[in-house]
Amino acid sequence: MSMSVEIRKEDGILWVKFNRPEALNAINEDLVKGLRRAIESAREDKEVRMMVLTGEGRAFCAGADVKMFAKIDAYKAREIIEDLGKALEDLEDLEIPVIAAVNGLALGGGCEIAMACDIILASDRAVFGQPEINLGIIPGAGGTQRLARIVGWKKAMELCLTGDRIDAREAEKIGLVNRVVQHEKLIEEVKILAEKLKAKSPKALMLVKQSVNRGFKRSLKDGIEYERDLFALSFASKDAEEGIRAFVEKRAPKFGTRE
Ligand code: CO8
Repeated sequence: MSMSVEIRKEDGILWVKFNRPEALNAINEDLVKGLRRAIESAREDKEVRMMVLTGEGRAFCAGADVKMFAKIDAYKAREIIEDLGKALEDLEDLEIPVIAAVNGLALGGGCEIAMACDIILASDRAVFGQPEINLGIIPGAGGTQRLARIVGWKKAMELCLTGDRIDAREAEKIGLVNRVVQHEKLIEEVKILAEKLKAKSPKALMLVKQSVNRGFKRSLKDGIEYERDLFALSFASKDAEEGIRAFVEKRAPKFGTRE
């Protein structure tokens, strides 16, 4: 059991809440363990159609637990970061959509966790940044990598070199978040998105994720060839048969469940 992460299933959504508000949900080993457990549940429980990460209190996650950092050496730090890094790769590879509902501060590792999610919805109180430089270290869970792919080379360079924090509007402007919503409406917006995604074909959602993510990791040529293969795979599915027939018959499609 992880004390730092609360996991709850409701209406096909797996709500995963970082729950160390007294430390602004800073990442310790227990929190990484909780995140891994949540990913495992989402993988195994086929009733789950979407996963949402959010935080209790005024932070989404303020990054690594710096008080823990003060007690460990580079070997242990490497071990923890590897554990977190692998969890974030697993998060990206999940077959269901993963939404970051960023309710407040998302700094360092917190920003890195959000970036590994498929869609980032941010409260207008959210704040993002990679402040590692101020501790004399560098980001280690995607801050110099995913960030550059998301917002571009120079913007990522600036954020990592200065450690400056940016607000939700600025994050939206540079493409780091998909959408900013009123703080009080964040969860409601997540639920609206969930309903929209639940009406789609789970298989097609999975293939979209695989195809988009592949393109970011490989060359354009390789990505396009891969997309073609996945397109054919989607075309051969029962959901495609239903989706196309429903269009012709002028009715809403009824797609299958996760297998
Ligand atoms: N770690 C541990 N405790 C924290 C952290 C943190 N990252 N952030 C805040 N807290 C604690 C504070 O110590 C304080 O508790 P206490 O009063 O008991 O000391 C409580 O949370 C509230 O914080 P503040 O009083 O500081 O609140 P403010 O509103 O004044 O300031 C800030 C908020 C600006 C967010 C400030 O707390 C801050 O700068 N925090 C540190 C942020 C930071 O540097 N994060 C990056 C860490 S490095 C990193 O994330 C590398 C990622 C590597 C992957 C992770 C592997 C484990």
